[in-house]
Amino acid sequence: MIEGFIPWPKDLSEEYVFNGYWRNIPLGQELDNIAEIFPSRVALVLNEEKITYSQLKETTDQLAVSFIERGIRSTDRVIVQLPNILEFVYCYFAFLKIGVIPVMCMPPFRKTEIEHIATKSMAKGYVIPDLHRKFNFLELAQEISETVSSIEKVFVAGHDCYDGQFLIKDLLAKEYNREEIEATLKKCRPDPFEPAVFLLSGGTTGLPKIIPRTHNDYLYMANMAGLNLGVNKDTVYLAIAPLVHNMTLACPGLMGTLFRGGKVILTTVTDSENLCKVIEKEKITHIPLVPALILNLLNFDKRDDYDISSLQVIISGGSKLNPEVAKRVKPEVGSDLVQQFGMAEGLLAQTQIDDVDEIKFNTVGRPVSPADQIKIVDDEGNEVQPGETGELYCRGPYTIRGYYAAPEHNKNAFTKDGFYKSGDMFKLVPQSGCLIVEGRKKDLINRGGEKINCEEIENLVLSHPKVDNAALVAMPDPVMGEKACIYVTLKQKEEFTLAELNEFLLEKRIAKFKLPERLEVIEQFPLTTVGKISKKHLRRNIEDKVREESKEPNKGCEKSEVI
Ligand code: OOB
Repeated sequence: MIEGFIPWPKDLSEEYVFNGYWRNIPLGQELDNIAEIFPSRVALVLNEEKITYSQLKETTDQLAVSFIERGIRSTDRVIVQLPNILEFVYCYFAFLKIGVIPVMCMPPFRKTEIEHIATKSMAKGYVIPDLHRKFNFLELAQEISETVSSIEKVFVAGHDCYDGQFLIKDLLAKEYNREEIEATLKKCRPDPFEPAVFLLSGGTTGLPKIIPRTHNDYLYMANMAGLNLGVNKDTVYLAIAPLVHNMTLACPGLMGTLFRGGKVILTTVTDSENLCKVIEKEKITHIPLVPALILNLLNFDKRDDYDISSLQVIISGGSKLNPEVAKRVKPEVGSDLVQQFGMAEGLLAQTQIDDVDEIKFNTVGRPVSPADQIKIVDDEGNEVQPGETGELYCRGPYTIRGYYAAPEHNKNAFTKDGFYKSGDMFKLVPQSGCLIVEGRKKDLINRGGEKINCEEIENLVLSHPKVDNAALVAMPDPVMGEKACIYVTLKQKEEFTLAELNEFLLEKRIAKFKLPERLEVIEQFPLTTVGKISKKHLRRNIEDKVREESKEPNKGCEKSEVI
């Protein structure tokens, strides 16, 4: 086992294998299995490019060997920071085939986040686009290779690269002998009990934590998610949110669709017009959307100009869906709605297509595996009465037993008997066993599914010379659900603006979506009985303000953008 990874207890692992949950198949091997069954079916589409399963198998085999030739070996970690392009899928499966662990980084991450994650994961490689959304990743990678000593190789998806970096298209241009490839890959077959992928947590404290997902557990979860949603060879799944995110990668996502013989359409556009265009063109059947995008689609006035009748299921997840919005999906869009609650750490709950409306509109359904164990507990960790609200604890065949190389943090994040303390508040409906999201205990902001870690931003704000103390809280937003509002006290009475603060924060080179969208300068922080800043009071304060302002014309009507 790689150092820093906490496996499941041995007896449980054996039980999961015995019960058929863990099939002992590496993720890359599963792709090859499907390619053997459906060689000529289309697996991937990006704009006008169509890739069949056999092409995907061959491309990923070849790339895997190319990576080995460049010194990337089993158990090495490689940062993958690509948008939804074909090279993402090629690199992802190529790494999986040789036991190299891709570390999934969001495209908006900048120097601060990448430096931290590369250092923590001791990454040897870094995969980037050359240019994406006008940002020069070549330069970023150059800097990262200078500051993080473990990074030896940079691989670039695109046409340009700096000296010393490798273009993926060049890696794919070399001709290999089929037998040689097979022989090399056979020697590198990964152990399915080992971590296959490193995901990142939205985090509760500080910078993101690393989540090791094994071949066995990730394959199981992706398949269960696909099975529950009726994914099959006729499914056309739109990968619209970043593929580096667990939801688009495996719930059922890219993997849950490919492993059941379906077709995955890649896109990076999220506006409703383009969404409708691609649904019509590709006859999309399944589409995952965060609630903010569902609302945009429902309110899109030109929807009837497009034929989107192919759409069978909209899968909502990432943040809470308002039941009033949920009710509108079927009558207005014509497709079924499935709600899902997921987390990179593991547990996935989903409603089912044939659930009654009451369950579909108000709950996130039930965990996808019969072996998932969940508890709803009070502040002391004792189970609450059925139907009462409490924090969700979970463990099971695809929920991690510990963050990677984080022993101190793990002590607080898990119970002694291996339950993960989710930090999410839930109510369990006793009759149906369905879960209702009631809120959150952990200190983060959920901006339309994108997670902002409060402590991380507060620490940066505190380094501003004018700021004395700072607290970041969620403010309600009609589209995004939540946005970040920063409360500060100043060292001196002077002018301080949001623009000034954000300029300072951007100099710290963090992802843009984390920037506060409102600044409140106050004289004094409200305190709890133990003298800590009372975020409860601040949240109530900003909620009241936003409510009052929304009554005034011309206030609170800015357009929200999903970044
Ligand atoms: C998904 O994964 P993460 O790791 O980005 O974020 C997990 C957190 C949860 O702990 C919860 O706070 C929130 O996101 N969340 C929801 C939710 N789904 C996730 N909060 C309310 N309602 C929901 N339906 O976000 C994720 C991973 C896989 C599938 C779907 C979402």
